[in-house]
Amino acid sequence: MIFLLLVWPLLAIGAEEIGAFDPLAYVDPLIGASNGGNVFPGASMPYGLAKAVADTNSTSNQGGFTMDGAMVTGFSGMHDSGTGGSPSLGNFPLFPYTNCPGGDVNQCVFPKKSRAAFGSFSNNSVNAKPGTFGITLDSGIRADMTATHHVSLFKFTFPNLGSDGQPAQPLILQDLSDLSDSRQDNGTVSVDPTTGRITGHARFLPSFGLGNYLLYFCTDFSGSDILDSGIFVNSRASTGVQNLTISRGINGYPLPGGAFVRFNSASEPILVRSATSYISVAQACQNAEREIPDFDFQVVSEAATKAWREKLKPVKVSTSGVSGSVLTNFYSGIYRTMINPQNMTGENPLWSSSEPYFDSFYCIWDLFRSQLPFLTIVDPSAVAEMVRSLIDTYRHTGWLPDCRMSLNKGYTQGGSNADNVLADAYIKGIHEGINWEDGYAAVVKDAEVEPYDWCCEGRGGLDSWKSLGYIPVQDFDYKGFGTMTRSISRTLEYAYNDFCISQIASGLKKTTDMEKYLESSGNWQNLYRPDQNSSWWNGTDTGFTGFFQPRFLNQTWGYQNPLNCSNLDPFSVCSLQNTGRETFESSIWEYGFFVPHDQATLITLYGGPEAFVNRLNYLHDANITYIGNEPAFLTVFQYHYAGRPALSGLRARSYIPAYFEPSPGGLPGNDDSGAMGSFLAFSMLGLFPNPGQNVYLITPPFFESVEITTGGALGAQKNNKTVAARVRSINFDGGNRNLYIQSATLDGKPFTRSWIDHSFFTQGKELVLTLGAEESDWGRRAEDLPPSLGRYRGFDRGNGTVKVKKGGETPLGRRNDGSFEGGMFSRPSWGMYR
Ligand SMILES: *[C@@H]1O[C@H](CO)[C@@H](O)[C@H](O)[C@H]1NC(C)=O
Ligand SMILES: *[C@@H]1O[C@H](CO)[C@@H](O)[C@H](O)[C@H]1NC(C)=O
Ligand SMILES: *[C@@H]1O[C@H](CO)[C@@H](O)[C@H](O)[C@H]1NC(C)=O
Ligand SMILES: *[C@@H]1O[C@H](CO)[C@@H](O)[C@H](O)[C@H]1NC(C)=O
Ligand SMILES: *[C@@H]1O[C@H](CO)[C@@H](O)[C@H](O)[C@H]1NC(C)=O
Ligand SMILES: *[C@@H]1O[C@H](CO)[C@@H](O)[C@H](O)[C@H]1NC(C)=O
Ligand SMILES: *[C@@H]1O[C@H](CO)[C@@H](O)[C@H](O)[C@H]1NC(C)=O
Ligand SMILES: *[C@@H]1O[C@H](CO)[C@@H](O)[C@H](O)[C@H]1NC(C)=O
Ligand SMILES: *[C@@H]1O[C@H](CO)[C@@H](O)[C@H](O)[C@H]1NC(C)=O
Ligand SMILES: *[C@@H]1O[C@H](CO)[C@@H](O)[C@H](O)[C@H]1NC(C)=O
Ligand SMILES: *[C@@H]1O[C@H](CO)[C@@H](O)[C@H](O)[C@H]1NC(C)=O
Ligand SMILES: CC(=O)N[C@H]1CO[C@H](CO)[C@@H](O)[C@@H]1O
Repeated sequence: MIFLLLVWPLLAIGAEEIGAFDPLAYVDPLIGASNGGNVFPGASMPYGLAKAVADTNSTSNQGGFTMDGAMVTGFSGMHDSGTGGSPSLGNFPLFPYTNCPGGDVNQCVFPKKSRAAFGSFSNNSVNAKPGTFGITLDSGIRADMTATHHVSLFKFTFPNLGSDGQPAQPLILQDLSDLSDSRQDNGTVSVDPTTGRITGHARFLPSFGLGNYLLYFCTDFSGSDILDSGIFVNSRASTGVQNLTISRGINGYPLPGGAFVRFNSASEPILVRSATSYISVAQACQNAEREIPDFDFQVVSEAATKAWREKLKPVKVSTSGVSGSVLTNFYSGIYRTMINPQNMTGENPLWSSSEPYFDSFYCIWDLFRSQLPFLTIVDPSAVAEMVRSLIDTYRHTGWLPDCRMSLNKGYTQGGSNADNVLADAYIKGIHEGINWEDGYAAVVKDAEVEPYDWCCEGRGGLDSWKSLGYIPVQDFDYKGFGTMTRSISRTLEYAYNDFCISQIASGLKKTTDMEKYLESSGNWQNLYRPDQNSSWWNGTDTGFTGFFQPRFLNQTWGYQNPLNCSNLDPFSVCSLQNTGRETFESSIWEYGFFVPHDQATLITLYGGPEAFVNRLNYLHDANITYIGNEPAFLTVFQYHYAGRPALSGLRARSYIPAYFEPSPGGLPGNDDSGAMGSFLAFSMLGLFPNPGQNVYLITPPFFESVEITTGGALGAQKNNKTVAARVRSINFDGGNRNLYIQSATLDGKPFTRSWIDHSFFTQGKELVLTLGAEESDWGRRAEDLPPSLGRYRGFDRGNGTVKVKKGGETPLGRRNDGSFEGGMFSRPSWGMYR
């Protein structure tokens, strides 16, 4: 293959130039491309709009390509990664034939369904690297692809002879379709007989939301002389017609239609430059001509490779004592955090603005937990742009999005979780160009104004929320309308959203607001039923008492089995269906831990730290939770709050690599736009965020040393030199026996807290962990626990933990009279630790 001969040696030289360590050597984009990972494994720039890959006809082709025995049906340049819902995008696919039998275009197969028969391939023909993707079809056609930000470049290399034994006369078609066959009426396509340029547009549906979007395209060819061109409709084609406007179709399946170009010979590979634009054909063509002026595959692929190397460079780990598969898991996870959201600045036809525009927030319920917090460390400038885009979306649509794809609103899963994203960025000092007064107005609107249709923005049930302090099951709500389920998970998420709002209010010195939202952030307690027990389906008692339960408007209790919608419940309907339950995609057992801001009070309600640890163990050991869905993430690390940070580290290792293998089928579920990737990256770094708070929970890293250089305006500088934050482990043995932190130092001084704040990164500090083979007292005293709004109670002195005196001496949260002390959470800075 020409691709292999020319490109790889150059990449290798590039790698040597930056020294022995090249993070790209450890990225495998194919991880998650099968088995429901739904990862986009193709060629893209970081946050790029153009995402070129081979699309298959798998029933799990949300990310375009799969390695599950499905057939290739085309090569397209727009995708999302890791999503559930319908397959996203995949618009205007190309498909190549070496020739049409007998030279008759009607002997080529045009419709997507039937041309799948020509799309078989063997897995080992697939090459995927950051910025490039290649595959050889069993027909002998090799397809390599790469991308700039807006434009995909495909290189098709054909055999000398076609299937009929005649010399190659390649035909490349372009189809007015998308992965989910959502094309609406009046798609159009034109092919220029002289240049072969194919242009057109069509309207499609978003994959998990309302509305539709109009997408334009512009495709050019290079490498061989044009023989002829034309259009096809259904299974018939003609070289005598160059323009087509086509109906949506009949019987549900869009009528196949598109254009094609035929070439005289295949002595050279044929390059296809294809751009899409949400603005116009002219803009698609301009982007194409500007970004890829001369169809130089090598130049484009090297630029993409270089862009990825730059993005991954901030994270360096020691490779000593760890296998390549550990490194591949780690760096591939990081890579996946930067595929989506997509930077669509300049490609938003909905409003004109000088602010950035990002799309494919898919969905924020998934992203707020660790993906966006991860980017806050390694790519803070990108997060600043994303936050500006969210705020600008609020300015122009009236609301922060909860899920957004292809210019449309997506469905809200729980709370108004963009509030958490804004708070996380705010408290971590992401301010570059952000108008925080507008940001604050946006989150307050979520808390105060109920949308008429809260399917896709804001919150429902606000009257009840304010009068009763919870979302009632079977609420009476005549002001706004949405799916009246998830009353428990919405209550818990709204409570945390309000906490997040209080943190921004605090920073903006809006003290009255701060107190108000801190107060309502305690609403989760209104659904706690201390006498609720929980038994398995066979009647066996789990032995735990005290669970959240649904509550009616008249304040009496409803009932939902706390194990319903757990990983082990095969029957319940737990998503956004009308028949869904009171918890979204998760059980009362698991949501029972979702009080990220007040673990101390939760621990007390659950009977103290030991009982809390037992309950958390049961959640994991009995498989009630499943690490393949995002609510599980924080539960891995919540042992920290009960004074057992060692157990968080062990729990992380029980899931990684067992549930995350660096192979195509290795992910435990949808990657969700890189959410799973970021869970891996943070867990393996040994610093897990509690998103919306200035807190990272410390566990032993999977590497002897890690080094993170935070970029942008927040880059840590010492004497004008960029410095990295470092974690070093003494007695590191590859995670064999020494799995427990014995002691720690921060910048050389003893450090006993089990958590660290964001200044660790922005000031380039060094954390040195001394490991040992037994659990120690480190990080277990009450004063060393991570922040919580309520007071920690029931922690003993004696083994190093402090019994909190009655009346309380901790600076956290509520006073005895119910007012707030303005403790750690509510202060703009972490005064007591600076
Ligand atoms: C490779 O292809 C076969 C079908 O041809 C498929 O069943 C299998 O799962 C694939 N292997 C991997 C590792 O994805
Ligand atoms: C994919 O295409 C092949 C070949 O036409 C066909 O046998 C298979 O059933 C298709 N798969 C799906 C899920 O449609
Ligand atoms: C498509 O075009 C036809 C013919 O011009 C027109 O009657 C029809 O309303 C159009 N459909 C849509 C959805 O615009
Ligand atoms: C075909 O489409 C092209 C480009 O849109 C246009 O310039 C041309 O006039 C059209 N030709 C016919 C016959 O409609
Ligand atoms: C997003 O795109 C704009 C316009 O091309 C560019 O200026 C900006 O740097 C991009 N941001 C990121 C994070 O890639
Ligand atoms: C659980 O609670 C129900 C209802 O209060 C009660 O009937 C049952 O006996 C309890 N089970 C156990 C094991 O306590
Ligand atoms: C009931 O189910 C639970 C959970 O699967 C199991 O642990 C327990 O042994 C079962 N009890 C009986 C009596 O079968
Ligand atoms: C409270 O409301 C529920 C649901 O409408 C109803 O079943 C129950 O009887 C009511 N209880 C009282 C005491 O009104
Ligand atoms: C939990 O799931 C794992 C992996 O599927 C299995 O090995 C283990 O036996 C399960 N545990 C229980 C208690 O069902
Ligand atoms: C750092 O760089 C700035 C701007 O280049 C310069 O003014 C300043 O003196 C430098 N400080 C040190 C400590 O070198
Ligand atoms: C601390 O030690 C006391 C007795 O010395 C013991 O009862 C308690 O369980 C220990 N606490 C923890 C968190 O291990
Ligand atoms: C496994 C199981 O029992 N699931 C149950 C969850 O709750 C609904 C409604 O009570 C039951 O119908 C399901 O069978």
